[in-house]
Amino acid sequence: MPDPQSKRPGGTDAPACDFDAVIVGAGFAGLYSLRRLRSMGLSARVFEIGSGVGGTWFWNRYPGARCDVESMEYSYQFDDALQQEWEWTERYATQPEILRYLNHVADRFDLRRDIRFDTRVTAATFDEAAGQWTVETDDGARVTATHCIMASGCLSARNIPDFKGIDSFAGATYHTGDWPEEEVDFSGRRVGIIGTGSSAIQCIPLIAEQADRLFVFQRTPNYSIPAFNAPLDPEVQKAVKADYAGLRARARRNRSGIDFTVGESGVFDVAPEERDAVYEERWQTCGIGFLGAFSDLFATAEANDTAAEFVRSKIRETVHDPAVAELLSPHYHIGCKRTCVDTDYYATYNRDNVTLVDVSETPIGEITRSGLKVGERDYEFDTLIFATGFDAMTGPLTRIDIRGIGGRSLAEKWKGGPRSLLGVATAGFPNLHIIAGPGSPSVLSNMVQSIEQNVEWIADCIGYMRENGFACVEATVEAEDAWVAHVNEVADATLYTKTKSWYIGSNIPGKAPVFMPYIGFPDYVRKCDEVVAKGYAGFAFVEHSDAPEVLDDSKPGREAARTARLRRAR
Ligand code: NA7
Repeated sequence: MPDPQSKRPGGTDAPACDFDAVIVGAGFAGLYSLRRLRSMGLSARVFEIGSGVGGTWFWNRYPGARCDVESMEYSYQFDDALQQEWEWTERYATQPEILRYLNHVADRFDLRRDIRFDTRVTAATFDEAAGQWTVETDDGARVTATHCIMASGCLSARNIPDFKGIDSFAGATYHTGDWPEEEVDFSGRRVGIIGTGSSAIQCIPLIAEQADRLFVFQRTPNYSIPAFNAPLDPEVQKAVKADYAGLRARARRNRSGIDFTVGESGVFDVAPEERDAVYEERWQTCGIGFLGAFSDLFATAEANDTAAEFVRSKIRETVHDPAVAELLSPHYHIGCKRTCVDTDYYATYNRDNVTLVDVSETPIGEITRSGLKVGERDYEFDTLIFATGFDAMTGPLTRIDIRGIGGRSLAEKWKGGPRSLLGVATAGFPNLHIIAGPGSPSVLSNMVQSIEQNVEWIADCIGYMRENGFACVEATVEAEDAWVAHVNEVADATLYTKTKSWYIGSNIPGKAPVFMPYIGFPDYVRKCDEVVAKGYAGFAFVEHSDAPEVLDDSKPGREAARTARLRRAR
């Protein structure tokens, strides 16, 4: 329940509230937000649905779950002692190792005392009169805070398609993003898995080794690059740590925020044999860095198809049955749906106990008591796994009843697609700060790097408000419109928008087809810095003394009155 401290930024006569900030989520974003705000002397309360810290890495415990960004990079950089002391054991860290790391961070910075676990935020309502948020949780509690920080993740709202008969299956069911803590033993079992995205591609080889039979129901095949995962060489780790700042700086200069070089040549600047040699070298060594082979892979279909064909040739080489190899071969633009990184994925289809079922033409008709039906054919199994992904980026935000000025709901505002300024703010929702939101690089970059940048930007903005006696900050509609147009313009110049993917919401029936992430980490950081340099251009601030007046939404001129009270900082 509300803590006794009652703080207002900058000192004011505005009504006191329970915390300076409520933070939703205790994953990478929530933990660092808490740490950062605390270091500024602010009070914060974190609400987390899980019983522990970790966010994505708390929930996605399926067999084989690991990060597809190398472990030395997929870690915080805000504290050099932390990055020096933590020892990663593998090239790509497993889910348990990342979870251990985040638990270490929580303990090291004594974060748990401000986190309420097992608590879901159900609603957040902005009180215009008080200039504060009221946050409600599923245990019936309500707390107030000046700032509401959404650290709720990009891939945390699970998607289970509304299959006919979904509740009739008699066996055990799992979603990869809500995997139980205890080990699931598939020995002697017949298993059905729906989906062939990253999660499925990671768990299928391991489940196939254990289960009696495995049926994989595939709607769209995926491109996957071999991880060549291995124990991390202590000498490599030592060398990285000797110049960690150098690695981080190089990564920040890349579009993905990851330290891999992007080839300077265009695909057709080199002869076909040389091109294949480049692809082969990247295939053997780079993981998703394969996509950086040439400068124009995302620019034209012709260039892109050379990389796509290279991967298809690898699938044909690996998979013995040509019909299965063809079914596994994607034909969309490579990289425009999330490219996977795997261990033995394609080779798994050479096993006698694995059956690939194509559901692209004839979709899954119905879940039955003993399995599922595709067309006239029944598939029977004991365990059903949904590897069906997430309502990405917007889902974690719109599934909470967030209401801003005039009681307007965020879900309503974003019905036609998300609208934000820099991904961190959305007009009409003062003091609502979004980390890795739509309109920011987030899922197209090293998430940890993007999260840290967003957390620091938001914390600096809050610091700026305190220094200047501002009670509220809000994106202006004009600046938001311009940002949304810019995000689309950048995306439209690539092949991303020509491919159906969760980046564009096409995995969720009825979701507006809007490309959500911002392409280009360095450009994004530059834009964020420019906004600050221009006195938070595009943001409007309200001074404390302006805040308490109650506005009647029904009165004509209400909007004008409000706008008049919003002052540009400079
Ligand atoms: P993804 O990548 O969204 O994969 C979900 C999979 O589920 C994908 O193959 C979907 O096919 C499939 N799917 C979804 N709905 C259906 C229905 N109705 N019928 C059949 N198949 C369906 O989620 P993941 O959890 O694998 O990965 C998420 C991210 O986590 C990943 O990108 C990394 O960033 C880490 P579709 O492709 O939509 O045809």
